[in-house]
Amino acid sequence: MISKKMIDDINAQINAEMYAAQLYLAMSIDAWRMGCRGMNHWLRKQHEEEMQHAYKFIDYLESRHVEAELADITDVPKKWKSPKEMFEQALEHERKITERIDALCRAAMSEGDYATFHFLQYFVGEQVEEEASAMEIVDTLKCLGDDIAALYAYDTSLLARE
Ligand code: OFO
Repeated sequence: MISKKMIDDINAQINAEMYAAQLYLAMSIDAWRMGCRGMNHWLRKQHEEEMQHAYKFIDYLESRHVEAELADITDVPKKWKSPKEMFEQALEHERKITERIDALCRAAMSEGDYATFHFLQYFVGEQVEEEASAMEIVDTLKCLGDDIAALYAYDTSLLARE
């Protein structure tokens, strides 16, 4: 039996994943405006991955015979000054999501809800990857600075994300 508190926390996480999906879609559109086709592609893929995260939480609630509750997604930023600022915000966002997943794990453990704790382990690992890939892009953009030719080559390399 899953508790009301755990259900509420998971519903809040579904909303956070949907927010993330919307944020990455907005970033993808803005990267296109900046002429960064590789980042546009990478961020669209990230948007899709965030939707998959939301689906996983919805599927988990349904597997426990609980109907997920969607909330409105509001206050998603739409414009950034530069790719570097955009990816710094993506990294900051992922760190906040990691904190949320950790808090969910603590809640599941303190309730003795081992099924939910087990389910959450996928996201514990996933957040390590999410932070690492955002950090790698931020670090690379810092290294490249204002070198337009190098930025173009790096942006093109991001088209390879599947
Ligand atoms: Fe769903 O991991 Fe990013 O936000």
